[in-house]
Formats: sequence, structure tokens, C-alpha cells
Amino acid sequence: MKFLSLIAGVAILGSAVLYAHDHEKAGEAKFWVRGNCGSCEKRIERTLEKIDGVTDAEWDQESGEVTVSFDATKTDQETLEKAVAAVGHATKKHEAVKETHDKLPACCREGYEKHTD
Ligand SMILES: [Cu+2]
Repeated sequence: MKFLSLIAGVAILGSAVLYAHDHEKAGEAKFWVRGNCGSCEKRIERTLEKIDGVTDAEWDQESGEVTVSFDATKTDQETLEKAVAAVGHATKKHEAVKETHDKLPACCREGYEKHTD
């Protein structure tokens, strides 16, 4: 009987894992976010990583492209783009929210010359 209840236990556990897995959907989004420097990078990545469902965000300073991994049952690209726009960083679809953009350090604001050295 002990053996049978062990089998039953494993079966229940197994289906619980499958069930949980079923209800997550791996999503990935790649989009351009305007930014100039390392502070921009931190702000963009932290903003995205705070969103429920986001597991990773990597912004590339050179290309301006951010790659975000997330659970597609919890969030979507539209929400991600709006979140970075809200902290002052424009995407191709969303203008940066002006009040927050204007409060960014000078080096992070639009129009600031990129350092090349
Ligand atoms: Cu910056």
C-alpha cells in the first residue's frame, strides 16, 4: 500500500506541475527604446523587470533595442512599451511622458549628444 500511495503522490505532483506549466506562456518582445547612457539602461531594465510576469530585460545601448522575456499570460508588449514611456523613454509606438522625461538627468534626455569616447 505504501508503494501505491507513493505512485499516487508522484502522479498528483506530476499533474500539478503540468497544470502550472500549462498556464504560463513564454513571451519575448524586442523593441527600440530611446536612451543614451548607462543610467538609461538601468532605468529601462529596472522599469521592465518590475512588471509582473517579466523575467528578464536587456537593453542594448548601441542599437537601442531591448529584449524582454515574460509570461504572456501576465503581460504584453503594449504594457511594456507604455511602462518605459511613462518613465521618460520613448518607443516607436509611444511618446515619452513629458513630465517624467523633462526630469531625467541631462544626459538621458532626448537630443543630448551621445558620448563617442
Ligand atoms: Cu541616460
